[in-house]
Amino acid sequence: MLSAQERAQVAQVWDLIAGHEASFGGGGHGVLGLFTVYPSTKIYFKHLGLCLDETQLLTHGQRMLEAVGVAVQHMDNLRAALSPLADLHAQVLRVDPSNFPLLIQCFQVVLASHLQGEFTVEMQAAWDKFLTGVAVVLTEKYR
Ligand code: ZNH
Repeated sequence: MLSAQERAQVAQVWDLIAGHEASFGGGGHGVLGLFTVYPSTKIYFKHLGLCLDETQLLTHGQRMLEAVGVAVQHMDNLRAALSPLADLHAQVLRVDPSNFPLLIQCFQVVLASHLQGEFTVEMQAAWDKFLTGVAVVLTEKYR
């Protein structure tokens, strides 16, 4: 559970992202970082072709970022808000849950490199907790 202060910090950072998604690579740079640092994660994207082109990456990143935006708007009710997405990851995509912390880490690197000093240690801690909560919801339907 996030404290009121942590929620405010998550929302504050989202305000800096919202409307500027493109400059964050639409989230694609987070995925690119994931593939670079943890190449084994590419296996889940095989159906998109042998070498993912940049457009596909950006589209995927954009969708993920939108989902994060939805999660920010529904911090009190993550489970209901992300339920269809949880079904998709658990039943269709079957992404191993151990991949989520890796993506969370790459996403935070993107945030830190774009926001620099604006992304404080407290904000990072709040985002880490928030994204971990999102990952818990997205992976809890696995059987
Ligand atoms: Zn995921 C998809 C979100 C993680 C893999 N995703 C997806 C989508 C979204 C997401 C929104 C779209 C859907 C539709 O279309 O309907 N994810 C997300 C989030 C997260 C994630 C928010 C965290 C936080 N994923 C993940 C991981 C992985 C993945 C970790 C691995 C590595 N996804 C994926 C895939 C897909 C997705 C493979 C599909 C793609 C295509 O096909 O296009």
